[in-house]
Amino acid sequence: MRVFIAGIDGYLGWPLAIHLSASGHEVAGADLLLRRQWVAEVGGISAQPIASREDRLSAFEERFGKAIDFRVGDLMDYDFVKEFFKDFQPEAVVHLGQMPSAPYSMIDQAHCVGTQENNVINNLNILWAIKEAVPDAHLVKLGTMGEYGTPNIDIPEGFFEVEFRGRRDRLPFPRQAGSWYHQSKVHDSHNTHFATKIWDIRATDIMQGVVFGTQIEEMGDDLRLRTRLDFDQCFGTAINRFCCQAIIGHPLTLFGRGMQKRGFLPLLDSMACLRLAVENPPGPGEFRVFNQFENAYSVTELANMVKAVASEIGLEVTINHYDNPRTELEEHYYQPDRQHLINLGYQPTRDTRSVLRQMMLDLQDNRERIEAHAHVLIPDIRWDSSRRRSEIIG
Ligand code: USQ
Repeated sequence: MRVFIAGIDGYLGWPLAIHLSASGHEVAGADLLLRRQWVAEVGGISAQPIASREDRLSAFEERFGKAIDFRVGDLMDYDFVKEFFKDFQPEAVVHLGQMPSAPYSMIDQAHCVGTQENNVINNLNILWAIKEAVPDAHLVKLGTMGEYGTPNIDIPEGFFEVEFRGRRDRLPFPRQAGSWYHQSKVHDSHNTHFATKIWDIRATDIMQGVVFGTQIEEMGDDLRLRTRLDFDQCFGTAINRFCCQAIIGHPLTLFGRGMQKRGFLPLLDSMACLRLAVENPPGPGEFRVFNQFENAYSVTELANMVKAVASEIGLEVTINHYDNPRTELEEHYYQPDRQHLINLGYQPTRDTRSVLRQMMLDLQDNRERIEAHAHVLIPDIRWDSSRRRSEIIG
């Protein structure tokens, strides 16, 4: 299939280009390289060195024997998106090209508005470009499990049956996002759903959990094919941060009581799930929602797992509680469904501990890079806007 990846230079976009190409698909993509700028803006750096766009493209061609059409361009520029779709004629469009950080969206008014403007408008551009250039293409839109928040009931996959005053209906499950970033994804879900109704577009909205991992097998030994791995307070996600902290002997930073539960997913499983969604498109006008995660853990369970795996490779790890910079429930019910991808054939590829082990072995080579940027580990972006560094509370 011809698959277009919006956000092809990112943490997920680059490995997806490799994974889909290795599975026989033809890939093209666009990226404005903004993720590289955003991470630099907050003082971060990828723990694994990443190659320039040009070196990535050479390495890709050497490995797969074909060039990849990776254009630097802005998804906010409608003509750029539409012309690219007209040229490439994608059968599927995977939209990963958005600002992905909750803390970054909470910095101030400009970051909040910038996040929503970028994410909501670029998704609208992609919907319009599909309608006008490739109306039969399937949009695989990356959303987030965080759209649902943490309700005190089970979380279905997008829709649920409700009975109210004696009448029944199948309705979108309530979204109660916990950051301006997560809210932007809620708006995208609503806009995408509406577009499927009025234009008969095919769409899959992926409610993805927190991803962790340094590489996928298809990258082989060529370091130029590696993806980024961030550990700063904005772009580093929980497990990736914990692994980097373990490598340099920094205490693992549990926010608050550490009983927050989330769905987590290794990078290689995220790739496998996105491929399954691409290879099994819905019908015209169908709006599917997939909850995409492997396991739900509390942050404390994760920290303990990282500590146990780290000790197997000779690293001593301590765990500290920091006052929570976020406004979120620190202890709550969490029971999301995840049947749709299993129905399509998804099977978890590796157990969490073996992925953690591989991550720490990969990251050991980059200890000095992490140490040199250790100041980005302690958060000072707070949801209540008083900017002060979190302190150890236990
Ligand atoms: N947390 C800690 N310590 C840390 C970092 C995080 O205790 O050092 C806690 C947070 O308080 C939160 C949980 O871990 O309760 C998850 O935080 P995170 O930073 O790993 O994930 P989040 O901000 O929710 O966002 C990430 C990605 C985002 C994606 C989302 C999926 O950045 O793009 O949409 O995971 S989900 O969390 O399911 O909404």
